[in-house]
Amino acid sequence: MEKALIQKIANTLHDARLSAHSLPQFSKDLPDFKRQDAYSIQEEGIRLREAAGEKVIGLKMGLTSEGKRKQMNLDAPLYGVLTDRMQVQNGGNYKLTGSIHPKIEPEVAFYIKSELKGKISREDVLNATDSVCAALEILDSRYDGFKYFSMEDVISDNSSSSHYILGPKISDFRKIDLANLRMQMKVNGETKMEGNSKEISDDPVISVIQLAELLALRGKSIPAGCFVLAGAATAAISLEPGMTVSLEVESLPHLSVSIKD
Ligand code: OOG
Ligand code: MG
Repeated sequence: MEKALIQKIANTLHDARLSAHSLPQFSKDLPDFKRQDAYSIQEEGIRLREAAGEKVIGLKMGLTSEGKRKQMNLDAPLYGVLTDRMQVQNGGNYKLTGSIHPKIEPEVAFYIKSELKGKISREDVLNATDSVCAALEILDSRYDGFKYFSMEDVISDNSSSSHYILGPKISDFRKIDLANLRMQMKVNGETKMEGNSKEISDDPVISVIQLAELLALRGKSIPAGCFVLAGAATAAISLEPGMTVSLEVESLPHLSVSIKD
């Protein structure tokens, strides 16, 4: 794909996000849309955010659970990039003004203290991990109807990411079985989604391994000092004003966010 088209699509997605308007899916008219072109568009979109003063502080894996892949009718994991301005504080408010059709989903996150590059093992990930926390991700696809025709549409759109909330972290994560934690996402105290961390790539640590592999295809790595959202354990739910969404992951501190008009 030509550089000019990459920039044009990145700009269009950037403006759609800022003006909270959805767009038709690009892959409809681009039969030859390649996975790596989509990541180039994503990178260009991140450059636009950095030019506006945002700082990249994290990465996200997506479509790591079968439930999510079924919900979105897509077939492989993908990643996105997270900035400081996308963070909502634990216990804070999330205002719906400025979003299109946001949804929320339950995740687990890793704080990475040393670089992870290329083909790595489970032990490499654990050695490079400083701490672990439960997390919520708010998705807000910039496409009409929160629908896609291809992985390329989603990847170009920074894998639908909008905001995230990180719970308090724990550093004695080796004492718990990260691949078998019960996860409950509640709305105003009532359980709406229930899953287990094993839904995340069979083991959230494997999501981090997959992320390093996907980044290596772009000549990149997981840098020291960032955090990684490992992907949702269940399908996402739509946000409405008045909801307080909380996430309880077994053995990890809980977190919540309140949704406002
Ligand atoms: C793509 C992003 C999926 C996850 O955790 O599975 C994702 C989407 O559903 O629009 O973030
Ligand atoms: Mg997610």
